[in-house]
Amino acid sequence: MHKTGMLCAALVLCANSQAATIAAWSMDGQPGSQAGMAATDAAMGINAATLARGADLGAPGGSASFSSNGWGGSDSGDYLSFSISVESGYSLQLASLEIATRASNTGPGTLGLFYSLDGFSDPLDTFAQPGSDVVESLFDLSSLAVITGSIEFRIMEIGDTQADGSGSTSDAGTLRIVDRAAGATQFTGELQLQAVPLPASAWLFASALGAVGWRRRRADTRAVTGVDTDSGGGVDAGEVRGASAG
Ligand SMILES: [Ca+2]
Repeated sequence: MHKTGMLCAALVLCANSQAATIAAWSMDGQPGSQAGMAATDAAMGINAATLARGADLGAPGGSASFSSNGWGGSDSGDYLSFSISVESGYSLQLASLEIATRASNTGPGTLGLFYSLDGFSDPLDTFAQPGSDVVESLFDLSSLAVITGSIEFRIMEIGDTQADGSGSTSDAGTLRIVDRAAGATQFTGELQLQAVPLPASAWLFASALGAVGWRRRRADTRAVTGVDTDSGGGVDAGEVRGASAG
């Protein structure tokens, strides 16, 4: 997995103010039948990001894709899955999922994007998959809560009507994830370093600095109270340069 944003993290100046690639899957050179697929690009702060098929889907070949079949009926394992795990110490605000898909004529015709935070119960969005056309989708995820730990998204069929609309979805029909015209399938968003407790050595260092500051303030106080150059009833600002009282 290629890590981006290394310099940013090293400088600890990283407050990504605009959406960047969080995890991406390039299908360049893929056979289509590959098993679960780690992200080909992931941001610093992402522990793991994986694309996988549900247990009831098969893995047919399909050049430069992540392909699937077995979408007939409504089996609980009929889904494609994106899992993202955020490293401890980071939080993730997602912005979007940008993805291109293509079904064969007898593959699934209507699909939805679901997520783990509600147990995959309601689609965040839905999209039609006409037979044999590449469909590019941009899902706005900016309203999702900030994520720590892990989250999973699933693409599931809604209903059971095949892509060309002529009947029920067939197990032989395929659904493939392919690269978009503009690049790989990707999640975008912002990763933030969370405030973390300082290690003990850092506390000792901070305490030592604090003690020095306290001693310096006490020394300044003694100097100001020691010399009253104009006998004007107290020590004024500027009367600490060493002149004696007159
Ligand atoms: Ca189905």
